[in-house]
Amino acid sequence: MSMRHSDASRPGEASRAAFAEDVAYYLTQRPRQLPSRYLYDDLGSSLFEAICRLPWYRIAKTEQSLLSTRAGAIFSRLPPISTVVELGPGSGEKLVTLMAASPERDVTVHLVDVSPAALDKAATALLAALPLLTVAAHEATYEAGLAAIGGPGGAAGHILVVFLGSNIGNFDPPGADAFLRQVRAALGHGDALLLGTDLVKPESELLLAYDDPLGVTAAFNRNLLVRVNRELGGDFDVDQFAHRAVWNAAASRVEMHLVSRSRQRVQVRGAGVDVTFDAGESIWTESSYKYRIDDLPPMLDRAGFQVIGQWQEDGFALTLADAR
Ligand code: AVJ
Repeated sequence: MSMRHSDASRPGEASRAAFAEDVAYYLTQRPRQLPSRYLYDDLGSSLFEAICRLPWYRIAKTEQSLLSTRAGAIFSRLPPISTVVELGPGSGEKLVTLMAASPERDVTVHLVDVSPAALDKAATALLAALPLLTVAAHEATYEAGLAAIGGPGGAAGHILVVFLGSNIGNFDPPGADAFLRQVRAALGHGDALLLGTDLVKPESELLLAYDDPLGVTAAFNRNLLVRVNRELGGDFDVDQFAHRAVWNAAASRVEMHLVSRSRQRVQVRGAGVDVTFDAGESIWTESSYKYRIDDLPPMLDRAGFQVIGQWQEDGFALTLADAR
């Protein structure tokens, strides 16, 4: 058993500078935006885990159920796997369920996440449940993490990339295509990808999932402003921004926004930002694209993958594809 941390020598400093740069750029765009990856500081990661336990947010529960019933079938369609890379492991529960069914015990698992809190939790959960694994944690973006792993796999043992929870839904369609091509470029023939995607469903269900009656999703969204205030010296009046979820049917995405309740000036000293919001003006903080099951094979095909298995339950799909 082993665990190591790698990548940027001073991740704190480097990631703060990148955060400041992104806030300066996206907050002054029209429409105003903040990238969704910054939702996951320590509190944000905990709030997301709470979201996963809400009765109205079914992605995590359905995926967990699919993984526990289908993990054996998934491994039975793959060659021997020696390396697993999970992009965005969150609490690590999903990977524990998957790896419990792995016919290979001595597997190296790479966890790639921007949240150190999530990485620690996931690595601890994996090693507690499956002590024969070797776990490497990468505090990095998906792209940097993939590059750090240095594939491709080969006859001695193939790579399985795991991208679950409908995390791909945060990419717009061209971004998803580009991202899948990047994953493919890190892999060799016979390596594989397991992809979890939320499917289009009735608007009322989608809105309850992203604007829940307990206000947990609202807290998750508004915590982004708390983080900007704390880490970058911002003076957002958090009460003056309302959470809003919108189903954009034409684009097939749920959008999260923070809507200014009044005309107000906001300064973020550490990012050199000084902006005035009109009443009703919003900051667009996330897109969660929803797929149709039939869109997935062509999307994977465009990136150089071929679907070798697909399982569906309660408006959610797991798709297994191998690198052509
Ligand atoms: C972790 C990106 C898959 O988009 O459903 C949950 C994040 N946002 N509630 C999603 C989220 C609002 C989640 N992903």
